[in-house]
This record gives sequence, structure tokens and C-alpha cells, in this order.
Amino acid sequence: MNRCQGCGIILQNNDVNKLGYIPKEKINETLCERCFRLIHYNDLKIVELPAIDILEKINKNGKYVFFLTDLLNINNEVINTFKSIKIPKTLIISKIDYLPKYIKKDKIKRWLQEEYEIKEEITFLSALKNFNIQTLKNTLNANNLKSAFLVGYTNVGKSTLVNKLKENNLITMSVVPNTTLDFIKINIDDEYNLIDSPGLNYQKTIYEESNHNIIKKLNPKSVLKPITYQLKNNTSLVIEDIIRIENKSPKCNLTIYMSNLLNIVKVYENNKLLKELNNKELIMEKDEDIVIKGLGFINVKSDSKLKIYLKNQDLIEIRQSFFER
Ligand SMILES: Nc1nc2c(ncn2[C@@H]2O[C@H](COP(=O)(O)OP(=O)(O)OP(=O)(O)O)[C@@H](O)[C@H]2O)c(=O)[nH]1
Ligand SMILES: [Mg+2]
Repeated sequence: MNRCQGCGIILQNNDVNKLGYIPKEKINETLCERCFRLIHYNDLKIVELPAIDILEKINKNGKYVFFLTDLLNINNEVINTFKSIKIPKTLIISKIDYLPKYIKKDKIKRWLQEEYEIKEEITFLSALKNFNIQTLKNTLNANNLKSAFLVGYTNVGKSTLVNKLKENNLITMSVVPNTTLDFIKINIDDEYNLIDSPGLNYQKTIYEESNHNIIKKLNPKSVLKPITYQLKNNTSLVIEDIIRIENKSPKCNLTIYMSNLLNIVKVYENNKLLKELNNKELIMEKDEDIVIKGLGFINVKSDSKLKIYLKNQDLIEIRQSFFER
């Protein structure tokens, strides 16, 4: 029963349409066809995760969890999932290489403690830039432990972190959701084990599964450059073909914290783009954020009334901004 080194799935050569397929002539190789095509051809195919209850397994068998999320994926669903983990854990804010310098880690930490009532250790790291990745080892040592699970929503960088600590790229990493398909245990420096896990999925996603164009753009590739827009009455911002934000107050100031790869345009009243989508009016106070789950957040700089057009209104949350801390 061999497993794919890249995604952890059990290899099989019977059904080309099922997960773990590897052609008969390649059965001695280590990657399933999906990982091979993902790595060599950047073939973005989204697959469904095998039905394993990741959290149940971890709560039952784990001793420690490093739970990863990045600044653009802090929201109630993620935090509630973090809180549902019953064993000792650390909250890791990943990918901090894309944080602009003026966003101070201390501020985010205090905000997570106050706004989201996080009581556990909070640390920041960037696997990409090799920043603070040894913190995992230190935490395990301090707790006299030799293994931990890496947990988090898809694409937060779990596999990239393991590969960085291992100094190789054996586990498949990619922008497609659900890259890792099963638990993969990796020994680091003969000192401790990390168990990479399949990413969790949001109950509802911002993108259609077929929309590879958007999926590729969600993860910031460089330091975030949040853009502030001043909107006059009845003027809107349209982000890709996903969301329209219309200003219903005399004027308002919005700063967008999302990947700069996303296309954002300002449109006027006579442009009906996306007006067919479900909509909701939001009364916003100064220094609140509108969170769009899976996309990022919008910081509102002054009291304003906004109308949000978005297919799935459940993806919207309002919260106090960390800029207020
Ligand atoms: N900017 C930045 N991007 C990162 C970092 N770590 C990972 N990424 C990118 O995030 C994307 C997802 O990385 P993975 O390591 O595959 O994420 P994962 O959490 O293992 O994803 P699943 O296996 O689907 O759960 C890739 O495009 C990575 O290059 C980081 O520290 N900084
Ligand atoms: Mg992974």
C-alpha cells in the first residue's frame, strides 16, 4: 500500500479517474499522476478531498497542533475551527512576508486576543522567506513533545512550511485548493515529526470551482499594497466578477486588503455590472472591516452606508479593525 509522496494519497493503477492513479509502468515511482501534472505542467485540477474527518482524527490522536492561517484568512469560520481543536495548540499567522511594514505584529496579536478572544500562543512566520520557522521546534521542546500536526484551511502554506524545514520539496505545494489529500508524517532532523494534513475547506467558497483564473490570483505574490478608494454617493467598486460595493452615503473611504493581482474597478451609477447578484445594505462605523471570507477584507475609514452585491451573502462578516488597537 504505497502512498504518493506529494499528497499522501494511496496509489492505485486501476482507475484513471480516481485519486491516487499512477500508470502501471510507473508503479515504482513516488508521485501520483495528479501531483506529477501539478508540479510539471502546472495542471490546475481541483479534486474533492477523500472523506476523512481531519479534526476528529487530530483531536483523538494528536498531542499538539500548529494551526496556520494568514492575515487575509482571519474570519469567524477559521477562528471557530481553531477553537474547536481540543488539544494544546498554537495559532500561526503564516505568509507574513506579504504584510506591509506598517502593520505591526504586536497590534495584530492584541487584536486577535481581544476581538477573537484567542488565549493560546500566537506566532508569525513566513515559510517563503524562512522567517521564524524554527519556532515550531522551540514550542515542541518547551512542551516536551516530539510531534505535532499542521492544520489549517487550504492554501495557508502548511506543506510549504514542512518542505522548508526539511529543506526539500518532496510534498506537493500549489495554489489549487486541496493539494494535500491525506496526512503525511515527516521527520525533521531526527528530532521531531510534523504531520502535514489536508487543508480544510470553507463551507462556501468565493470562487466557482472552474474559475482557475481567480484561484491563481488569491494568494499575494508580493508585499500587499492596500489601495484606498474614495467613493462618492452611488459610486461602486467591482472586484473581479465577484463582488460590487456601492456607496450609499454622501461619501466614503475604503481600503482594500486583498491580493493585488485581483482586478478592481470603480464604476458609476449607470453601470449595472453585478447588480443582478444578491445584495445587502451594511451600516458601517469608522474603523470597522468588512470581511469577505476567502478574499480578504475592506477597512472602512468613516461611518458609511454600503450596499454589497455578492452571490453568497454568508461570506460577509463585520468586525472591529486592528487599526483601532
Ligand atoms: N507569500 C507566501 N506564499 C506562501 C508561503 N507559504 C506558501 N505560500 C504559497 O501558498 C500556496 C499554497 O501553499 P501550500 O504549501 O501548498 O499550502 P497548503 O496549506 O499545504 O495547502 P493544502 O495542501 O491545499 O491544504 C502556494 O502557492 C505557496 O507558494 C509564504 O510563506 N509566503
Ligand atoms: Mg498541503
